[in-house]
Amino acid sequence: QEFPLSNKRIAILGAGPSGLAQLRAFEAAANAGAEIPEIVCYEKQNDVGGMWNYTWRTGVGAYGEPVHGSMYRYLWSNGPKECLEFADYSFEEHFGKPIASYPPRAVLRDYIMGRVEKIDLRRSIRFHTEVQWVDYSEETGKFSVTVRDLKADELSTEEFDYVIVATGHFSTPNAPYFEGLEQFPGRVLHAHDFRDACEFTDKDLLLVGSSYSAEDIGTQCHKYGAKSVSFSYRTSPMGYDWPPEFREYPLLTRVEGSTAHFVDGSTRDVDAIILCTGYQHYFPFLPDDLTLRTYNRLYPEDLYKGIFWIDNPKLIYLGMQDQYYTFNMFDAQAWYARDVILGKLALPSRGEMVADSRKWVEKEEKADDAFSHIDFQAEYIRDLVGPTDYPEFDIEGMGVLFKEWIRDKQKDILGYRNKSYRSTMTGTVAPPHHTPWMEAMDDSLEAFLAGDGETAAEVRK
Ligand code: FAD
Ligand code: NA0
Repeated sequence: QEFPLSNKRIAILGAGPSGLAQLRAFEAAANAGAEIPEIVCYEKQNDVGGMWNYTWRTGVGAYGEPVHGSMYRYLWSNGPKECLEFADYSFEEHFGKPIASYPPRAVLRDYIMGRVEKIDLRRSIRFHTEVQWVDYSEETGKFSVTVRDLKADELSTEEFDYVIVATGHFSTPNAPYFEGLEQFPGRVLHAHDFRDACEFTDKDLLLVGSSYSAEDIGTQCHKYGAKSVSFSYRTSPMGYDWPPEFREYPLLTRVEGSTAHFVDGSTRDVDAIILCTGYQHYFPFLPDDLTLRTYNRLYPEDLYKGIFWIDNPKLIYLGMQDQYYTFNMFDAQAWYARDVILGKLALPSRGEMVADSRKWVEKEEKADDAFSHIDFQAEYIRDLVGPTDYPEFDIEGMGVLFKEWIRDKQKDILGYRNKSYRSTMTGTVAPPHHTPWMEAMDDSLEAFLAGDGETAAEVRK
């Protein structure tokens, strides 16, 4: 490590949960008396929060930039909040009281922002600034980062010693083609552009895909009055004990008029088709030799510790894994990256990094069901947290909660969000929510936090 660190500069690309975790990690080191480098965080939206900001926009944004948001109205956490709690900032600390286990989007956004507001991390963030290109010079050993101030419509370039890519990977649709889609008389959209289930009230829907987006958009459309929900799977059905309005079909082969044809010869007439076919890791601002190429998996290749680009470890990727654990995993990654940059932890030789990453990839490939995937991600986080001063937290205990969550979903796919779990941070068992999820139509923070007999309007005051 060359010193002084105060002459070093770090660029963080993105101010979602991962980018914020990195800012928070450096802030914690500075508070403990460490000298830290200069940090600039570029964020193309006007606020922090990343995916957790709801936008009504689809396609391009106010300045012609691709819209990042894939979240929709009435989205409630699909996992227990007890599994994504920050180790240095509990839900109870933020809300001043215990809250139910499955909060809606606005509540989680408030929690993510709360940790940031407390310590004013915004001063390092340049909002409405889109990263357009990153280059590395072997000669100077520095990155040049070219950004566009979207409001001013101005390009500028600055040099950095490290670049931390925290731009997320659930934003650029993977949208396969099916014969006949161009003639389909109803709406065809990707989950990325889905915003409001009420649009599909009284409609027969087809959702292609069998993962979280299909499951959640399908159940939500049912909740808001869709007539029927059909799913089409490529590899295997979700297999829940679905109510009669739901049905799972094998892969869609073609669409003729409004009739969907499936590979087993069955057909179904539908009014709208939503492609819940996942997302691409997409980094249009990176040259070939710095670009991570991967599908949505628990251990992307070519990354040491799941974060350092092995061919040039001054380039760091956060949050690029498929995710059971989220916010606290991003923290674990950010704390580790910080300690390498601060010279507290050393990176081994290139050969050792390749071998270590290979070992994890092979381990992931052997894990073949949800429980072993959870155990794998817990072990990965444990490996990261060990050598840093990120507060100790019960990673394995959260794994137990994740397994309980999976069993609860199997038992009742429309009712699992009514369950309560014990926080591994505070030991508190979450109170049950005042309204069962299927009847909770108002997803505002105020409605969620309202106590017995209280209305959302009273909480707003
Ligand atoms: P993001 O949150 O995607 O943030 C990336 C940031 O980078 C954004 O602010 C974006 O504007 C910015 N950015 C991108 N490109 C550029 C650029 N070129 N220049 C400047 N800035 C840029 N997780 C859970 O834990 N629980 C859930 O219930 C849950 N629900 C989800 C529902 C949906 C529909 C989706 C899509 C994801 C969900 N997730 C959930 C996962 C979610 O992605 C993570 O919780 C988290 O937001 C990932 O954080 P991130 O910072 O890595 O990425
Ligand atoms: P996601 O469901 O959007 O979740 C992202 C799915 O797409 C898989 O089922 C895959 O099938 C299918 N697929 C891909 N290509 C296909 C093709 N050509 N034909 C047919 N099917 C195809 O994406 P993935 O990657 O999980 O699944 C892709 C993230 O968004 C998740 O991490 C989740 O946490 C988050 N999310 C959360 C919520 C809530 O919290 C809601 C939605 C999404 P196969 O064959 O590969 O299995 C409420």
